[in-house]
Amino acid sequence: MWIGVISIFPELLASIASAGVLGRAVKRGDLAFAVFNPRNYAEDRRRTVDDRPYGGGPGMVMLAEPLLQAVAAARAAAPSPPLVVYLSPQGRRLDQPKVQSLAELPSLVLLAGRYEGIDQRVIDLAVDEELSIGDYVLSGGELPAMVVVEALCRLLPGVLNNQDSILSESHLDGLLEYPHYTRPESVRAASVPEVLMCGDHGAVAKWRRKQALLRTWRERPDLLSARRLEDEDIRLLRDALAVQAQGGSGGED
Ligand code: 9D3
Repeated sequence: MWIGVISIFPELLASIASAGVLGRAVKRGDLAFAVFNPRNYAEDRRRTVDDRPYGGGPGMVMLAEPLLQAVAAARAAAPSPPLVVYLSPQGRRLDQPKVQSLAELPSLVLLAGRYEGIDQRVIDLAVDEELSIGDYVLSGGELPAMVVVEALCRLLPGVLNNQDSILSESHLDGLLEYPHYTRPESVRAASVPEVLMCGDHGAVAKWRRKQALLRTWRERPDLLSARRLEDEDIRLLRDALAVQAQGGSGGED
């Protein structure tokens, strides 16, 4: 996959792109990553990329022309016609299904803005869609762009050496993860749940499912409302909640 990012802070993106899973994907050629700096397309000697908003108001707005030229440069560099996504608080919220559909594209351009935003004409002329990463206020689109890149990257063929972890992510589809434990058996007098030590794989699977259901019920009830539970899941959750009502942690089995 080819991803071009448009940003006036290329160093910020380069540092993220060179580390971890992402860095490895780029090194191995599973992901091609290029940054286009609108400042390089500014027309004046000061290389200005922003100006005051027409109609007044606080802050600055990114100039249309340097952004349009940066998008054109990214389009020209892409191996196939890219989807152009503007990271913006006005966008639809990113979720895993959206990440999956983006990961299937051969080419993608991510436009990261700064200041109050960008000239609307850039959106009208050069942007296919707007995406937000959530309802909180950041100072620009660079971190959101890299959130998209990192989420995509994990789904690219060959990127995760452990394709199992992708499978088990969809395996508990729509539920939070069960708790994990590793050695030692006792940490500051806190022990590992008995069932994980007994070697009974059926019992372990049932306990984990129950934990995932209970956690989701407690922390993310919205996820449960959005799906239909199997009869067995309903039984497990009822069980866990009954134990909880009797004063247990819900972890008993
Ligand atoms: C006048 C109100 N503004 C400032 C408080 C609006 C505003 C402009 C620019 C708010 C944030 C930003 C910069 N944010 C992004 O570019 C951004 C973003 C975000 O802030 N949150 C979640 N997802 C995204 S994607 C891009």
